[in-house]
Parts: sequence; C-alpha cells; structure tokens
Amino acid sequence: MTRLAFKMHLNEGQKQEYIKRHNEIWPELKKLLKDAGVSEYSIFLDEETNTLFAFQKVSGDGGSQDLGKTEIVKQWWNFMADIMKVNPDNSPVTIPLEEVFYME
Ligand code: RM4
Repeated sequence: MTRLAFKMHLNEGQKQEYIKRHNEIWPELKKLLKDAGVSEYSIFLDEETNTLFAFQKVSGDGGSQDLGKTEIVKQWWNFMADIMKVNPDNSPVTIPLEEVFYME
C-alpha cells in the first residue's frame, strides 16, 4: 500500500459547489477508483489559497490522477472543469507532493 498526495486548484468562490458535487460523486466513478486500488481518499481545501490537498492510499501502480484514459474519469473531469484549474484536456492541474513525514 502506497500513500499519495497531490495539490489541485479550486476557482474562487466554488467551495460549496465543490463539496456538493463530491457529496454526489457518481457511483461508477467511486467503483472505478476502488477497483483501481484507491482508498482512504480525502481532499482538503486551503481557503486562503484555494489549494486543494488530496491524500489517498493506493494498492496498484497508480492513483486517481492516473485514470484519465477511462471514459468515466474523462467525463468527471469535463464535469468539474468549470470550477477548477485545468489543463487543455480538462484534467485538473495536479502537482504531486513528496511525503516528508509519516507516523503509523
Ligand atoms: C477531484 C478530481 C480528481 C478526482 C476526484 C474524485 O475533484 O477530479 O481527479 O479523483 O475529484
């Protein structure tokens, strides 16, 4: 099991919408993530900078951001593109973070 963390960026004033959409996460996306070995997936918001901090455990060889070739994730990223900083293909701009401390 590997621990992954990364940053994304939320557009100004979109906190409630982001929470609403994630509370209503598509069941097929949730299943895809779990089947891909992603678990304990949490996203936090730094409201001062609108930075989204994501943490997840992964049992496979990639995490949520490596599933962009699947139709479901493409559709989800298109759905989310209007409230996040995205790349030209609508994938969220994702900055991997290095783990500098871990306590069991
Ligand atoms: C985030 C972003 C991630 C996705 C989660 C469920 O806003 O789109 O790529 O894994 O939602």
